[in-house]
Amino acid sequence: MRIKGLLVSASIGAAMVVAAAPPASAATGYDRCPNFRMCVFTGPNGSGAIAYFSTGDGNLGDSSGPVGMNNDIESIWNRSGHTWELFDGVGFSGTRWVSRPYVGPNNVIPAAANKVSSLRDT
Ligand SMILES: [Ca+2]
Repeated sequence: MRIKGLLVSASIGAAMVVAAAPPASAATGYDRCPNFRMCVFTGPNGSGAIAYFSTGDGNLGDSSGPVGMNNDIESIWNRSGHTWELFDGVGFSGTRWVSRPYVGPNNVIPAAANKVSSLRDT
C-alpha cells in the first residue's frame, strides 16, 4: 500500500518537475513520519505541518507538546504498532475515534477532520 502510494507520487513529481529535481534528502508528505510513532498532519495526504507522538497528548491546544495541531488534523499515519484513540475534546473526552496500527497512512474520516483535540496510545 505504501509502496504503491510512493510510486504514484514519484511519477507525478517527475511529470511536473522536468528540469529541477528536489533534493533527495528532503522528506515530504507522509515520508516525514518516523517509525514507531503516531504521526498527524494538518493537511490531507500527509501534507501541511507534521507532529508525532510516542504516548499521546491530553491537550493539543496548550503549549505542552506539539503546537498548532488542535482542531487541525486531517491525515494520520499510525506507525506506533499500537491502537490509538483520538478525541474531539481535551483530556480524552467527547467523541472518540480509533486508529488501528499497520493500516498505512490515510486521511481521517470527514467527521473527525479538524476536530481532534487529544489523543493517546492505548
Ligand atoms: Ca499539548
